[in-house]
Amino acid sequence: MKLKYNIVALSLGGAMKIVRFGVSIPEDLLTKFDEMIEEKGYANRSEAIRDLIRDFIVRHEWELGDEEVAGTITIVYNHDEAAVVEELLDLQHDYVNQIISSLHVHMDEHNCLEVIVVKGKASDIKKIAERLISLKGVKHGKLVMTTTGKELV
Ligand code: NI
Repeated sequence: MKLKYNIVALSLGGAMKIVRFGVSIPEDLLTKFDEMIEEKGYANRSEAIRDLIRDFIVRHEWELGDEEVAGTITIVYNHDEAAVVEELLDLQHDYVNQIISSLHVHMDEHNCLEVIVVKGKASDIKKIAERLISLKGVKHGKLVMTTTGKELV
């Protein structure tokens, strides 16, 4: 069974024009969606759907490759291995235009956690992340792909 409902958008502030649109969706799917967004703490469907659309746009920015994106690369490594420390530094110095900032935390006697903030062409950022994460001695690494925010409302 399909159900149609209107999305009631809330004011997002400023002079932004808000529109409503109807969505046709299987009832079961909507039930699941409602349960999920309640669990996540969304105030209403509209806010959850806006977030989904924004995420869709951000993912597209990354897929295009040439768009300017922002993100963070988080890595965990053992600093006792001198080679990995040196390689991590060399690599980061190779990309001074894309690496905006980094945060280093000494987790324990051996392990270091580093969060590297990056901004630039999506294809470049992906390459930097792959090179850092694949270094021998990096135990774990993740690229969080987000946005500069310019294309989002
Ligand atoms: Ni450390």
